[in-house]
Amino acid sequence: MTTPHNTTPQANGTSATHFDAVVVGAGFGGMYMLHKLRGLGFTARVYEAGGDVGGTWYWNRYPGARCDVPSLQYSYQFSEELQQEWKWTEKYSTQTEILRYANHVADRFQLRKDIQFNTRVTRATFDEATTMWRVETDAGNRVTARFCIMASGCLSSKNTPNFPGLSDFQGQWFHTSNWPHEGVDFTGKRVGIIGNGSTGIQAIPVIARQAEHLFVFQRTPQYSVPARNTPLDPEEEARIKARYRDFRIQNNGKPFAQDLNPPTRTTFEVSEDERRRRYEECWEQGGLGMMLAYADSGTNLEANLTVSAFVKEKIKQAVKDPAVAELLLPDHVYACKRPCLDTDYFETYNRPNVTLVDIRGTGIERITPRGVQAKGREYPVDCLVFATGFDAMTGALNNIDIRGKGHQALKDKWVEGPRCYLGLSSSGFPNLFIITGPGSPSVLANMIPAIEQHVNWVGDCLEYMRKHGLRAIEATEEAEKPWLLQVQTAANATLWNACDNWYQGSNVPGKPRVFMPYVDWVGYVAKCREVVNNAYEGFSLR
Ligand code: FAD
Ligand code: N01
Repeated sequence: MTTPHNTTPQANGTSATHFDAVVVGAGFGGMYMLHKLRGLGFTARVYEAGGDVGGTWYWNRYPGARCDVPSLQYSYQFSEELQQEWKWTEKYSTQTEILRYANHVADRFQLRKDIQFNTRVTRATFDEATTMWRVETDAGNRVTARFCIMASGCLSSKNTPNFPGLSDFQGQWFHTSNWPHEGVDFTGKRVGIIGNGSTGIQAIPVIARQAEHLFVFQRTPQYSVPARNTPLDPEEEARIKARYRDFRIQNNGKPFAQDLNPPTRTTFEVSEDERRRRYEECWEQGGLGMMLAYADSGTNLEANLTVSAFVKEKIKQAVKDPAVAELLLPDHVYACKRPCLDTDYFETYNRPNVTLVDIRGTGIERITPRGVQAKGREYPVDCLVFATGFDAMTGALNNIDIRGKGHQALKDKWVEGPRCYLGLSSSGFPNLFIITGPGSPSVLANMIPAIEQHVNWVGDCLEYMRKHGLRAIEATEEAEKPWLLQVQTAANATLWNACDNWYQGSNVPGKPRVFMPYVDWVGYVAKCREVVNNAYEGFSLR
């Protein structure tokens, strides 16, 4: 059931200067955190840099933007009424529909009255004498709070490469994660797009249908599997809604917090014919299932090669010009970079108005006033699209001057990579929580359930502290160090760190290479429970 949005009043101009908690960000993380805090009777203020709720879905309005986790799973489960009443229209929702949903949630739970929009948190300082956080914003707010909760997003700090000549470009340029709200009309325009990760792969087919000509500047070819998006099947919806709560509970115990069944057999246990049938089945189903075709698809290089060979064959079949197809063939491990889902991505290269420009090894040389120079040639464009991704997981946090005990800066502590216990808390920074922080499954899980798991954990923790008269909680260094090792060891047992990817920061020049997300969602949830059952083992409470 949808309602018109933007109806709840927002929290501008209130005079309160002290809260139990300040929350940074009003994406799905910050919104649910606020709802949880209120439900527990805590006062809270949310600051959001954007003009409204939705986070990722507020900012990423590029053509073709949609989720790649089925909508019935990529949504909140904390309210049975909400999940029963909300009606998704497609299997994988568009950005506009997800944003409408975020607005509906904000209205339904009257969230906006505690959110101040268009306000960026610039500094958060822990005052040891009072055990309080002092939080400052670019709008001039100066407030104190016992708890500071960072729901600032894993993919909210954009990566815009410093291409020489960009300031002289005479056309218009856009980053996909800061897309104009009024949209962009590419009709009759020559467009260049840089980047073919999940974003580029969604945007390229749509822009190609509108632009006069599209040049795709590709540094690394990517694997992609058809999404096979469809209108939401009413029978499937009814089936799931008839047992929605149980469906969610089951999924919370499955890999990536999704309705994906863990495979039991390994690649070479079956005949080549059977393996082929299995891959065809995954391809026909579409979605993210290909990476779970066999139990060892993501851990054994030989096994992985059979998946990548299959996908490459599909690419060759889809692309008519063999020379273009050749350029589109990836040479890294399948699903080492975040797997992509597409609608007609490879087929788009059969269009006469699309040119693939291979910049492997050489990169973009410069942006000229009228185009892009690569491999010694200038490609004339009227508009440029940067689908160049994010300073993931740490970017938004490092953009804030966060000072813990002894005035230590979080970004100094993290100079060689993020150091957190469970991705929730960093030693030396009492009462600071991070929602889906580095060291938690976060981006390697269906993120809304991952957010809910963190918010529930933080909510329970705050309640526990209140009940026991505790003023401060902080991860201990003794717990943080082995957890960091555990995160690296778990990643090393997979092929996720077998190529350059943003999980380990290699997309941002100068960023330390440390694998940031924790690869085992199911094990992680159990570990968080165990920590609580053992009276917050690994944390010091006082
Ligand atoms: P965000 O949605 O990023 O919200 C964080 C908010 O914090 C932002 O609005 C930002 O403006 C604000 N903020 C940051 N710093 C400050 C500051 N200093 N002061 C004030 N405000 C600040 N995940 C999936 O599981 N499935 C998907 O299909 C999927 N699709 C995606 C598609 C795209 C295009 C992108 C970019 C990401 C996708 N993700 C997906 C990941 C997505 O980021 C998460 O699913 C989820 O929306 C994150 O919510 P969040 O609240 O944690 O962070
Ligand atoms: O970013 P990316 P994204 N010169 O970092 C290229 C989520 N998401 O926005 O591979 C030239 O993946 C870069 O090239 P290379 C999802 O978690 C989900 O696409 O580094 N090229 C690459 O091609 C995803 O993983 C959906 O060689 C440069 C591209 O830019 C995450 O967000 C949709 C360059 C960046 O790819 C990020 O995806 C969208 C340079 N200097 C996003 N710098 C769903 O469907 C970068 N590139 C769920």
